[in-house]
Amino acid sequence: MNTYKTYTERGQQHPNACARSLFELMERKQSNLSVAVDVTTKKELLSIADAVGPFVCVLKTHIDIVEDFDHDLVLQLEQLAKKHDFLIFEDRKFADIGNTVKHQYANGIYKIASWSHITNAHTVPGEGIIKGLGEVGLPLGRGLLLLAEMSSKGALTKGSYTSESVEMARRNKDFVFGFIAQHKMNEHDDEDFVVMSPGVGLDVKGDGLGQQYRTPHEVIVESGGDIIIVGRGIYGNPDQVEAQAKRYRQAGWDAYLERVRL
Ligand code: 6AU
Repeated sequence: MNTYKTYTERGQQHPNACARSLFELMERKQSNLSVAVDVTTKKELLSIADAVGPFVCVLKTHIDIVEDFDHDLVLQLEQLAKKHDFLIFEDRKFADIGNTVKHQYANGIYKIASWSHITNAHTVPGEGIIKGLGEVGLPLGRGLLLLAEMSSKGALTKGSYTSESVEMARRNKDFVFGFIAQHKMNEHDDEDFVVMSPGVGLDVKGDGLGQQYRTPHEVIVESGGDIIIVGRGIYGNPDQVEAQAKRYRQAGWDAYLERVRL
């Protein structure tokens, strides 16, 4: 029996507003690709975002590595998100107590909550991190992903750490709509967490610094992930950015079609 619903079906049924708009957008653009644009200048970030924009559902940033960050960068990113119809995910990996992350999310130079539709958090501090971020993000309609499993070699995110993280998500479904993880996390028929999986590459298996790559087929068909996150595989060769974005988008979408047909 086919237990995998289409993105459209999942979007129609999902209780979380952020997940609903994400699923609708994925189907509309026929893309389950998120590009991680880990570059250090405003110019490169905007130029890659514009080049990959037509092919992605989510554009992922590490805003604190941009050396010439300014407010105009955020305005331009927001314009690109509208132009190309994608969501922005600031990969901040919050990891502190609720009161501190609240400020890190809302304030400081970056004011992440004001422009990033999605962000993520480690569960190591306990559930207060979700409550703190939620005080800022929920009124703005933002969504949170918990880091349930990391892609890197030797990661401690396994066993009871992972299962406790899933329990935390279950208790906070208004704000937490999914995970950064390597496998599907749903255990019950009535729950539908979105799994975004980093560590995706078609040409190499690792980067010499602990990162481990799997193919879109392994992630989506074999492990039940929903969205592939690809960084260096796409922006690594500046002349090939658009071609690689198309290639990964096709590989991700083909894997999804195979999964829903199984
Ligand atoms: O494809 P890469 O290896 O160039 O980039 C992978 C991207 C990077 C990491 O910071 C991020 O994915 N990432 C994450 C995220 C998204 O939270 C978690 C993880 O376990 N591994 C990982 O690589 O921007």
